[in-house]
Amino acid sequence: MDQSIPKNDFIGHEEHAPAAKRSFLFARPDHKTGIVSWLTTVDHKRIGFLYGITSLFFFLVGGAEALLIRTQLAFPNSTFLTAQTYNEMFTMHATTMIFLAVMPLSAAFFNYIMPLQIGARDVAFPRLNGFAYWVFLAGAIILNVGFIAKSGLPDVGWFGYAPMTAKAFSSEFVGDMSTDLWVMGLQVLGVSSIIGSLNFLVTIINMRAPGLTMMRLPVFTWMTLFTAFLIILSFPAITIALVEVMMDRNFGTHFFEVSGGGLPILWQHLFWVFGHPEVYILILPAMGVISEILPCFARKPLFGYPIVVFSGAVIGFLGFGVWSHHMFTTGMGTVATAAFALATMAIAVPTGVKIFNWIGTLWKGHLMMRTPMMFALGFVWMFMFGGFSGIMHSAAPADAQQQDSYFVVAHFHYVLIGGSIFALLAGIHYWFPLMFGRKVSEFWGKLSFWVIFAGFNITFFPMHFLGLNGMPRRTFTYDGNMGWNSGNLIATIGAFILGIGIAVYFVVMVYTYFKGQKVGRDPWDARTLEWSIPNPPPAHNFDVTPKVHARDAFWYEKNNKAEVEAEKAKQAADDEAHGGIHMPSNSWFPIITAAGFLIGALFFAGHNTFDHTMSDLLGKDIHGWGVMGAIIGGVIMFFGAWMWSVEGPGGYHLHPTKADGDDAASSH
Ligand code: HEM
Ligand SMILES: [Cu+2]
Repeated sequence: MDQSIPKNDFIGHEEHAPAAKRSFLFARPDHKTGIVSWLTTVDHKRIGFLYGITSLFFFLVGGAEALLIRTQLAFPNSTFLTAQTYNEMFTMHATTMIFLAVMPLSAAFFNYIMPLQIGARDVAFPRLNGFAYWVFLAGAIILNVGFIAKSGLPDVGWFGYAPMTAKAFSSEFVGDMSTDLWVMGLQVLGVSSIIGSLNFLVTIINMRAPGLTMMRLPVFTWMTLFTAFLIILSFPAITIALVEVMMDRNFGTHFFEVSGGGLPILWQHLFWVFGHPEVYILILPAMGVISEILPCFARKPLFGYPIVVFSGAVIGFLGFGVWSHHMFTTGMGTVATAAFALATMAIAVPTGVKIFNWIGTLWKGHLMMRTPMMFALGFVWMFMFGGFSGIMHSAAPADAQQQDSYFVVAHFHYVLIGGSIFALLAGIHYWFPLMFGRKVSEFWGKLSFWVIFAGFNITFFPMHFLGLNGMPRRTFTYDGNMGWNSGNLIATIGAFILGIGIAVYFVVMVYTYFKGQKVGRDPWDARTLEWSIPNPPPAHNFDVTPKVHARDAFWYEKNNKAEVEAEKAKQAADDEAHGGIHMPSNSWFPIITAAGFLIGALFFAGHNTFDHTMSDLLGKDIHGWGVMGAIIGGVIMFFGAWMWSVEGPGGYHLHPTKADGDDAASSH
């Protein structure tokens, strides 16, 4: 390996010392394959893959919970589930779908695709990226330990309304850890989301390829940026609220306890100040995916690119000013109600603008009706439908009828499944060839689309009528002569059809991963930079730092081959003069620090339960062991963070453009 010191090397050059000096106790691992390489990975694509697999797993868990709910509601006066289990199921279903399925599946795309779209070799802080994933996994585990723990699962709804989270509403059994699990689980997930978002933010601002100005940024990357902003600005509200409810439950404070002068309504404000932007955190990435797929399969540039971008910003901004439309029926007073109604209606404007731009993109396009396109068109139709019912309940008097009825359930499933999930399923189809070098069979892909599309509409369309006929949300059963029987039965049948569609989708994906048709680079003839590299992408992404000349960067490359080739040769020589490509080493400390988080938060939530269980097992009274566990978790966390900060930058060089090819790697 060339040991000459390159000029202009990155900071941290000192670390390129001879191996002996680096045989420090915690030398960074450099495994390229095997389980250790996954546990210590800092590669944005691998981390994206981990997010993807984990979120799809929880998507199936949340789906199973949904089927239990729908089975219970299929017939009146059903006793399939108890009221308690029903409450646990709808709490876990919503919490799981929002925080463990849709958000992390979006994060999977942010991780995998965004750096490729901007021509970067990784995110700005690769170890922090790994850490965000492991902390997410810790939060997911905390939320779900109720499946095996004696206290049971959280049963307070995904919105955790006060006073249901108060101690007085918890079962007597050892202080009821289930609500604490919900509180700590969400808190830990929030840490992960904020860390991840800061990373994406810095990456997009700082690590764009030369020539990639903001107004040339692919729309998916723009939506990643807006989502990151929304997360960073909205999560602090829920963080505070969760700290307060945690203190109410564990330290006898009275933030939300009426008996002590607390205000349950305060919880709703704090929750929805987070909760409303959260629904845009769920939909903006979907809008980004759709804005990539439609132009590609309509063979046209995106219609009104700047407007699509700016309307995303407007949606994000307005999203912060409408939280109280979730509270119209709490009696806020006329001025507040009128103001929030108007602000909510205003959101329909930028949302509608986006839809017009998508239709403008399709207009007179040469449409290729491949599977990703089918899912994308399904998105446009159903998202629009969900938007309409949203506008309906933005009118406060109408909402007084619809609030807490199945009409709202229909609305948010049209935007969340018809919107977010359809777009993410479209994205998986679209980027699958890039990630794995294989393509899904069009027949099976389209079949799963139609089954999912039909199942979804059969399930949720009747819910509009159930709601308008007065069927309340969150009810575990109903009487047979309310007129809700057939609507519920149809919805349940639809849910199983939807489940079958999802099952087909998954089987097809797994089959394709192992046996699908192999495809070459750029199978869709796409526009954006991620398609300019081989599939699956190499660890260093780009052999040569790409240079961007136009908005649809890769289309430009394809149309100006000679010029771009010459530039690439020059750039390759330039990269080489700077010592080749520098890549970061793996690290153990993200996962160790996250393990500290898991242990600490789990023991904190369950310290009473733990002490009681141990007392039972040992036959004598034990106190303080649970708290001790929480402290040990904290110590592991600080140990991990400290070692992380001193382990050094590590790293290795690659010379992919030299004659000896991709293997010319050397680590320092
Ligand atoms: C034109 C755009 C939209 C408008 C005007 C709108 C309006 C509303 C209003 C007024 C409510 C409160 C209804 C009630 O509880 O009585 C609501 C509830 C809800 N919306 Fe939307 N919405 C829009 C788009 C979205 C999107 C894009 C999502 C998610 C991706 C979403 C998800 C939800 C959810 C989850 C709830 C129920 C929350 C709960 O009570 O648990 N909405 N929407
Ligand atoms: Cu809202």
